[in-house]
Amino acid sequence: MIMQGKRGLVMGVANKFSIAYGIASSLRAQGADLVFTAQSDRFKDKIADIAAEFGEHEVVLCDVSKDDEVPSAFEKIAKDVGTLDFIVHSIAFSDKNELVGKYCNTSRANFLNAMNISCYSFTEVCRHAPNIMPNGGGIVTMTYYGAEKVVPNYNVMALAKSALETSVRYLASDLGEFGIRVNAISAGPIKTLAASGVGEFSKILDFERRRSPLGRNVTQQDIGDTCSFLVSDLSSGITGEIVHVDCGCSTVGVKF
Ligand code: 1JT
Repeated sequence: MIMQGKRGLVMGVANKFSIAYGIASSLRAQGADLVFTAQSDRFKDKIADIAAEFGEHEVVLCDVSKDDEVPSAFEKIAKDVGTLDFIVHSIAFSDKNELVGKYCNTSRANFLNAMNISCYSFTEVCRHAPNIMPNGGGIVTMTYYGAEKVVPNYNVMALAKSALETSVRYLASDLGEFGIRVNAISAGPIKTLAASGVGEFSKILDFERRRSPLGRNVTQQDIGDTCSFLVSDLSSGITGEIVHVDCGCSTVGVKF
């Protein structure tokens, strides 16, 4: 129970297949108390059901693409439940039509929207975090290998994730003085609703499974447990880091 007595916010649960759902499950199993955000009223009931299943009730509206919704969500949380010890950011967006074919066809509108929601929102979360985390703690976001090396079709998301990974280092530097650590998990491909419908996603899952030292794909639990470690006191000396939770894929050069 490494999270006993800790309270934190999980942003990005959409359904039971969400990476954020796996993270919430692990955090709860480790004893954490949780608060959730919902993007809009459309998702609120669904997320409230999921929160209730974890024995929680607080769900706060927060559309990260809108000005001021992050600080106002934090104010509401501070008022309703108090301060936080950790924040998990598991939010990304791109028009799916642009996650297929050539990167060079990316539209300006989707480029900016993907960067805004997938990258800038994390900067905004971190800027306001010291207000609601007066005792320090951990913040974690999610990234993917396509930020480092070319993965066909990942396209504009790769640029957003590269910028996100660089922002993790700068934000870790900014928030160190508040005792807040900032890290990212680079997750291997995992079947979620966001990923399904992405061109040839099952081919990517297959390829990764065959290439991985562990001979399998990652699970939501693999990612959740690493996230619990990264927001717990067990990782007290780790900040600005990108931790690969990919069954070893990113360490393999050639495989026969
Ligand atoms: C988004 C989507 C962000 C899918 C994502 C993502 N980060 C990882 N994935 C899974 C994925 C997607 C592609 C891929 C490999 C993994 C869906 C839209 C919202 C943002 O290509 C090789 C395309």
